[in-house]
Formats: sequence, C-alpha cells, structure tokens
Amino acid sequence: MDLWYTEKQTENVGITCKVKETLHAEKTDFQDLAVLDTLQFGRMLVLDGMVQATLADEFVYHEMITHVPLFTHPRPQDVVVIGGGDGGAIREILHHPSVRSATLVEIDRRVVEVSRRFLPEISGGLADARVTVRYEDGIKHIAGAKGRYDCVMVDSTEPVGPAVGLFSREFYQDIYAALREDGIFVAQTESPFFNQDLIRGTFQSIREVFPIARLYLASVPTYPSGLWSFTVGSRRYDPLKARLPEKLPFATRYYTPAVHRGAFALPAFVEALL
Ligand code: AG3
Repeated sequence: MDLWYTEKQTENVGITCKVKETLHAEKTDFQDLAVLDTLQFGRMLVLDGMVQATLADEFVYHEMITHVPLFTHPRPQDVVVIGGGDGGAIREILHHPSVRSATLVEIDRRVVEVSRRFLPEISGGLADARVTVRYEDGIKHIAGAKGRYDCVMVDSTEPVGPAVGLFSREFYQDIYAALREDGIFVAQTESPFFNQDLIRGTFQSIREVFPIARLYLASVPTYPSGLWSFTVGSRRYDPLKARLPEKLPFATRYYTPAVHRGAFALPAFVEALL
C-alpha cells in the first residue's frame, strides 16, 4: 500500500510526499509533532502539519539563517536561537570560530528530544560544550536579556500557535535591547509568494526598530512556494556592505560569499513589498 503525506500549504495548494515510514507522531503540550521518512526528501520534521526541515534541503535554510548575520558581524561571540529545536541553526553557528556561546531557547522540549533521537544529522551540534538549551518562552527570555547577545536568530514556525508573538513589533524592540550595541538579528519571514502581508508587516516593524533592515531570499524546495525570505535587523553592520572572507573557514553546501551578496538582490515584486 502506498502512503502519502500532504501538507496543505494554502487553502488551495499542497505538497505531497510518498512516505516510507512514520517514525514518530505525538501531541506535545504545544503542538502536533511528527517525523516521517519520505522517499524524496529523507527524514522530515513536521509541526502542526507544517514541514520544518528535511534531510535533503535543511542545509539551505540553516546555512542561510546563520551565516548571513554571522559573517556580517566581524566577531560574533554570544549567539541565541529562538525556536529552532531541531538544532540545525546551532550546528551551523558552531562552525564560527569566534562563537563562545550558543543558546537555544525552545518552548517545546519534545522537539529537541525527538530531533535528537530521529534527526542526529541536524541536531548533533546540541551536544557541544558551547551550547546551552533552555526550555522556556523565547519572548520572556529575550525580555530578560539586556545587552547580552551579538546575534539573535528567530528560527520559528509560522505565526500560528506558539509562534504568534515572535512576529510582533514589541518582540523586535526587546530583541534590539537584548543585543550589544553592534548586534545583529535575523528572522525567518516566510514566502514572498504566499505571505506578502506578513513580509510587508514584519519588514515595516523591523525597520522602525533597527537602523538597518534588509530582506534576503533562498530557495527551499519543501517550504511553501519554494522561495523563502529572511529579514535582518542590525544595529551597526550592514549585511550588504559586509567584508566577507574570500575563502570560508569551513565547508558549506549553499552559502558562499557570492550567494550572500546575491541573496539581497530582490526580484521586483519582492522589492515592491518593502
Ligand atoms: N522554520 C520555518 C519553517 C516554516 C515552514 N512552513 C511550512 N512548512 N508551512 C523552520 C525551522 C527549522 N529549524
């Protein structure tokens, strides 16, 4: 018998993958959580019916959410990830030699535990001595962390359920305050095809809070529409003017200095949202 999983991405569009095996499924205190083994994309983490990461394409998202801000900042030392319980962003952050602490603030402990068990390729970095995992509300953590971080990354789910507050202007203000005076922040901000109001709204708020606001893009096949956006808010360093190393100090599969620069070249319909 063939087994297929469909994520309904909008009212009228879905992505459907043939499933080899359902490795795990549960209802946590916060959301539905599942790990599927798919034929096309390998193991896949699904939260509330939405694909968060697959072994085949997670490198795009995790390299782009981390290396763009971390190579923009000349010497990032203390980094925090809000959400991101799969550990993919942490894995990439740890490649940066200047980083001395990487804190993961995940509200749902089960996402971390299940990722550790079924997705070690993604979550492996969580065992590193520089990493602290805190199971708490990211909004409260940021509100209580004045001037503590060089970089804040918001690696959230969509703005439904536990992640709603992570897309608010008040939260961006608290992030500004949680950063050192030259700190930089990045958030995943959804699809420019399907989430135009969200992109417009978050960009507007981030621009009101930070002196520098920039949007960039990357191609993630398993996310809605396949084209994904990230928004940077920065207190001093402009990711467009970053002095990037000619040769990276570690191996990557998507991020390169040329991709960094190119990711900020926006198609006209995206530019028009800002
Ligand atoms: N967080 C953003 C995933 C959003 C995908 N949306 C969807 N499938 N409808 C990814 C977290 C990875 N660490």
